[in-house]
This record gives sequence, C-alpha cells and structure tokens, in this order.
Amino acid sequence: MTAGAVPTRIGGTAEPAGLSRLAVATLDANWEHDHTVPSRTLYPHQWSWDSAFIAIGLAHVRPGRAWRELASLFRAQWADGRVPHIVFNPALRVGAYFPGPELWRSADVPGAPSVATSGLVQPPVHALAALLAYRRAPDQHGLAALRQLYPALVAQQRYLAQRRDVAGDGLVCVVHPWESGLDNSPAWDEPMAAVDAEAAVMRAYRRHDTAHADAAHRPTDLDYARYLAIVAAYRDHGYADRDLADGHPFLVECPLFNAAFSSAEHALADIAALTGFDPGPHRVRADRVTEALVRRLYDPGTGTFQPRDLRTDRLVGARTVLGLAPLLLPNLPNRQVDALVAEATSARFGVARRMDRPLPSHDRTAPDFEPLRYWRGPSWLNIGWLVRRGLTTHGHPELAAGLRRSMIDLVAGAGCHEYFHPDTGAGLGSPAFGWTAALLLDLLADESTC
Ligand code: 9WN
Repeated sequence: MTAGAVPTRIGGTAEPAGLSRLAVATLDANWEHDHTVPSRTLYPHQWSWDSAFIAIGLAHVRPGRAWRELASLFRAQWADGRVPHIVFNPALRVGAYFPGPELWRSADVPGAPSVATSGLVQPPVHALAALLAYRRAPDQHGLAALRQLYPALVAQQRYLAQRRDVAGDGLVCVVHPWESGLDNSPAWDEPMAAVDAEAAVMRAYRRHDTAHADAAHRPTDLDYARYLAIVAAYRDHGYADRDLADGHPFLVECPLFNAAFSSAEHALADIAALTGFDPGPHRVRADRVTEALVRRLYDPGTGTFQPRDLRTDRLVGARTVLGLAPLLLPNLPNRQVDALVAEATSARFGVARRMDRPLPSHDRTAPDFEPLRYWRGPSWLNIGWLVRRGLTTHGHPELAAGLRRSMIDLVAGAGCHEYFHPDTGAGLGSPAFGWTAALLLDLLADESTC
C-alpha cells in the first residue's frame, strides 16, 4: 500500500493488517538515510520530538531504524546538552523549509554541531521513547543502544534543569512557542500578545508551509512574525540562557513540557536499572519536578494545569489539552489525577469509553476553538497517545481503550494525516505524517501496552 492511501474499511472499521501496512509504508516512504522526516513536503528535515515518537513505532517493525533514528538526532546534540528541535539535512536545497539554516546560523555558535540545526528544543520525550523502543524490541542490540544513549539523555536533562530553570522553581521554561511543540495553541495567545512584531514583516519572506497546506489551517502571518522576532532575540543573544529573565520576549512554563521532563527522569531510572547505572537520583529528581509542577502550574480553581507566563508570573487562562499532560506521571497525587480525569471526560475534551468525536487540542466549548487551525482545535495522535498512556497509568483502562479506539478510527477513516478535524475526523495537514504512522503501530500492537 502506498503512503497516503486510505485502507479499505471492513464492517465500518479498517482491517488492522491494512492499517499496519499503511503505517509501515508511510514510515518507509519518509525514511531518509538515518532518520525519518515528519513529512516529505511540509517538514523535510529531522525534528526532535517527532523522532522520539517515530522511534516508538519503528521499534515494532524496524528496530534497527528506531535506534538509528535516536542516534542521528543525538549526534546533533550541542556541547551544552541541548537537543536541537530541527536537524537540517544538508543535501536539501535552500528554501526547502522556512525558516532554514540561514536564519538560525547555528554554525556561528561555539558548541553547536557541524551539521546545521535550530537553537531551540522540544519536549524531552526521548528517554521515554528509548525505554519503550527497548521494551518493544528487547534484544542485545537494543540494550547496547540504550547504554550508549544514556549519557546523552542525562546531558539533555541536565541542560534543561541547569540552563532553563529561569524562575529557579525547578521547572523548565520554554523560550519560544515552537519549543512546546504546540506552536499556535491558544495557551500562547496571552504571552504572544506581548511580543512586538508586525504581520507585514512577512512580506520580506516566503513561507514554505502555506505552499503545502491550506493557510487557514496554519498559524497566521502575525504568529510567524512573532515567531521570527523571538528567534532573532534568542539567536542574537548567542542562544545563551543567562539573563533570559532580563529581556527575552517569551518565557513560559508549560505543563506538557514539564510533564515530559519529569517523565524522562522516571524513564531514565528504568534505563539506568537496565544498563547498570544508579536509578536513585533519577527517582529523586522525578519527584521534585512533579512536586514543582503541582505547586506552580496546577490551578485548583479550574482543576487543570495551566502554563505560567514568567513575564507576568500569572497562569494563562486558556484551558487547552496541554493541561492533561501531567496525567503521564505515575507520581502525580490522587487529587490532581482525579481532577484531570474529570477535565478529560468533561464536554471540553470528551474522553469516554465510546467516543463519538476525537480528543481535541483545545477546549471545544471555548469561543476561540477553531476546528481547522492546527493546534487550536484539531486532533493529534501524539497528544492522544500521551493522554491514553496517562489514563492507563492511573487505572482507567476503559477510558484508555475508548481513546485508543477513537485514534485508530481516525486513521482508518482518513489515513496517516498530520491532524484531524475534531468533529468530522477529516484528515488535515500532511497526508503522510511520520508520528501518526508510528504511534498507530504502537496502538495497534497491544491494547494494554503502557
Ligand atoms: C515548527 C514537525 C513539527 C512538529 C511540531 C509542529 C510543527 C514546525 C512547523 O511541525 O512545527 O517546529 O513548521 O510548524 O507544531 O510539533 O514537531 O512535525
């Protein structure tokens, strides 16, 4: 089956073998010498958290590639430990993606790798991915790969803990919405409104994304003008993290990013135990981050987690799917677990044993819910996968099963799209998207896998 094709439906549900063939064909088509591109058209380079999700799926069918995927990403790790959010493929023409290497200028920074990269990071889901890749294919090669990755994963965490704890509260601060992975989420509207930029500056550039996807489904020109202004501020500061609090235009503590950060310590503890290192310090750090997450980002008034804008020291008002991410943490206190299950099953997000609509990326009852625009409403498989994992972790197998079914149905109905209409399930964005294919394989493999 070719990537992009939709498998034949049998009795209302596509046959699992057909879906699995579609997912493998998509991953094979997106494989590029040592990594998988998220999309051949929209995102033709390597992206950080995409590679982590993709490795989890590859482990089921191409375990050797799963390890190569992670190894190639970590070869681009900077000397300070940051894992860049984009690793550029030097073989591609200038303009294959905007903003390309000419905007980031990583070569000018001491400690950057020889390959061109961005200077931002993305949610650190890689330790979890490495652990799960090993569990999905537990052989000697995997164990050796895990042992080799361990120090790099530790350095990634150290960078975040030491350089990005801008408020000194034990949480990581993201310095750009791209770092959250949910670029134009309504969660960023308040902090972004303070970033000084004019949509008109985009006349000087050629956006690559709107040549491949409907502009009405993508961030706006004003969003992009602000994205570029924040990149320029960070780059002109040498991508140094000192003194960020003194003037960097975007400083936010994100619940999903910090849930991933704590979850990485849990995963590192398990990896350490498997590979002969000491798991103890990782468990201590996981407890510390989860405690800080609850103290700083949980809002007892709304019963969910919300980002904190460090420039105002206030929680942002929007209730987005980011708030559900801490469910991922096995050490989340019961009070917050119960509150998040209530939030997930409310009319805002609609998680149920039998879901009539997929999990949206934003509160579907909010006035600024936009069913077509990227992270402002559409349904994404990586977020559903994380929430499902959290529901399984906290003893809600029936809700987890309902969410799993709805995700499989999305791909059965529309193919391996990047995101999906949150009411109709229609496919949106790239039609052959890496993490959709990979996480589908993981969901198909085992109904109870955690
Ligand atoms: C900017 C690659 C990436 C994902 C992000 C998603 C999108 C890039 C873009 O694509 O972001 O990094 O050009 O819009 O928001 O989560 O990693 O798939």
